[in-house]
Amino acid sequence: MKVVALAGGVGGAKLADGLARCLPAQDLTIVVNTADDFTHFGLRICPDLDTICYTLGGIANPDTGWGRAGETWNTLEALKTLEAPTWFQLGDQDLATHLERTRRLAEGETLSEITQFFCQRWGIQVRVLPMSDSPVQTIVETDHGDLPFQEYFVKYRFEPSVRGFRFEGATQAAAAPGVLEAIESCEVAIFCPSNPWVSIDPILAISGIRQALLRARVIAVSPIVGGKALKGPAAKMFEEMGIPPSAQAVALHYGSLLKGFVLDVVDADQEVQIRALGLKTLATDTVMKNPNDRQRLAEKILAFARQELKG
Ligand code: FO1
Repeated sequence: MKVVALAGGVGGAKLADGLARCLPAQDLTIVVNTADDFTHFGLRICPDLDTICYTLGGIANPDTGWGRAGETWNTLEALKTLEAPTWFQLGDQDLATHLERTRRLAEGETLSEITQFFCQRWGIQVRVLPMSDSPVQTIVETDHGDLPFQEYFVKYRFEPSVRGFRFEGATQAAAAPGVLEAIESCEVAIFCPSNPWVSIDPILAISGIRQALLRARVIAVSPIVGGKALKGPAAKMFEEMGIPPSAQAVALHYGSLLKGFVLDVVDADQEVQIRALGLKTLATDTVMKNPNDRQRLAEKILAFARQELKG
């Protein structure tokens, strides 16, 4: 079964890894949010791409989900002695990724080409594509003014109250090579349990992607379980945007793009309302604590897609 997964950071990486454990490599394409990317110390940093690639390559930090396992922090410690801005934690091995990506970009390679090369070096066989090769930047509109995403998320620990989001550059940005083709030829597209507002929406904002998905069979997996986000500010964002956070709110957020919806068993009482939206539903344990959980959830979603979304 040809599958395209749309993913952001840590939650998306876990399901992407589960899917990679279930599917032949040539059947899985992962399209990754790059609107979290930013330039820091002159280096191009792509947190979601790196989180997904490190996870798929088995080299991710198992405690944080981002950054690399067995990391050392010598550069960051040296930077602190120089009173440099160290609010964004860059490990020594992780820095090598950013240094080499920045060097290759300056040489004229595209982000897609660089990602493909890094994947090969890290032994990743599934296809990982940035949503676009052009820079797109999420700006979080807050009660403390407009903040670039990483400042909102890491520097201010998502404390400011959100009022809205802008994805600067998204409408001018073309989808990266292979993205639209993968969506057009897939049997199912899966929105991973990533933040709908700042991980999946930026991908949908790239010209042509939403239109291509409208012709595909799309299943979303809720990142909201029991009214709370498993990680990060998704539930807080729903509340601040005036919407009580729930699995149903996630289904409504994606609206007519969806054919199917996966929610956690603890939210099974919302299945009736979600089915009333015309969606097929799967209520299952969606919390992924270890690689077995990732694979089990991916198997369940693929079986659901095969049984419920045929024709
Ligand atoms: N997240 C944090 O909360 N604090 C950090 O210092 C931090 C550093 C970092 C470095 C490299 C990287 O690839 C990711 C990093 N993240 C950090 C995670 C990242 O900023 C967010 O998880 C995503 O952008 C949200 O999807």
